[in-house]
Amino acid sequence: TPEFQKAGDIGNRTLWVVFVIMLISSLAFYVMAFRVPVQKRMFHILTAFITTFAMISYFAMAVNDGVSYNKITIKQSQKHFPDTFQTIYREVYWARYVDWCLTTPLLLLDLCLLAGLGGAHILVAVVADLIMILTGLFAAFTVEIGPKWGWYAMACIAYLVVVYQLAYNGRGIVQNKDKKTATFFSAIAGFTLILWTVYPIIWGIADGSRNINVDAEIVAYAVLDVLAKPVFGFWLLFTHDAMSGTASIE
Ligand code: RET
Repeated sequence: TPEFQKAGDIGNRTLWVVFVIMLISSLAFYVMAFRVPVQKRMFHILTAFITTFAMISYFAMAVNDGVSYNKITIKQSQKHFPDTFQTIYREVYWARYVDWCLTTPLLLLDLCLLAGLGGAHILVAVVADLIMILTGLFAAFTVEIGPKWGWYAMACIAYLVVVYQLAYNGRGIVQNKDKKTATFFSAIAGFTLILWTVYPIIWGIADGSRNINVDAEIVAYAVLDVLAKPVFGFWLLFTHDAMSGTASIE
C-alpha cells in the first residue's frame, strides 16, 4: 500500500501567515521606494520585487496550486521474504523552485550591487545560482534515489560558486568603497550565507531522506524565507537609507 505524505492544518496555516507577511512587506517596500530619490531606488525596487514573487508563490502553495506529488519506491530488505517495496508519494511544492529561480538572483543582485561587483562577477553568481535551483528541482522530482543525490550534489557545487563570488570576490571588491559600506556588506552577506546554507540541510532531511514530515518542512522553509526576504529587505533598506549618499549605485 502506498503511503501519502502531505500537508496538514499546521502547514496550510503557516503558508497563509507567510503570504500575509510577504504582502505587507511588499507594500512597505514599494512605499519606501517612492520616498527615496530615484538614484537610490534600485535596492528598494529589487527588494520589493523579491517579496512580491514570494507572496505570489505562497499564495499558490496555500491554495494548493503550486504542489505536485513525487513518487519514490524504497526497497526494504527483509530476511526471509523476497524483496518488498514501499511506495511513498510525497508532496513537492514546485512553486518554491519558481520563486527561488526569480528571487535568489535578485537577492544576489542586491548584494553584488552593494559590494560594487562588476558585470562578469554578477553573471557568474546569477548563472551558478540558477543552476543550483534548477538541479535542485530535478533532485526533487527524480524517482530514483541515486540520481536524486547526484542532482543534489550538482546543486551544492553550484552553491559553492555562489558562496565564492560573495565571500571572496564580494569582500575583496567592497574594500574599494567606504568603510561603513564594507562593514555593512560583511554583516549582511554573512547573514545571507548562513541562512542560505540551511536550505540544502532542510532539503536533505525533508525532501531528500524524508526524515521530517511535510508540515515540519513547510514551517522550516517559512522561517528561513521570512528571514531571507522581509527581514533581509528591511535591514538592507533601512541601513541603505541611513547611509546617505555613500552607497548609492549607478
Ligand atoms: C536546494 C537543494 C539542492 C541543494 C541546494 C539547494 C539550495 C537552495 C538555496 C535556496 C535559497 C533560497 C532562498 C529563498 C529566499 O527566500 C535547491 C534546496 C544547495 C540556497 C534564499
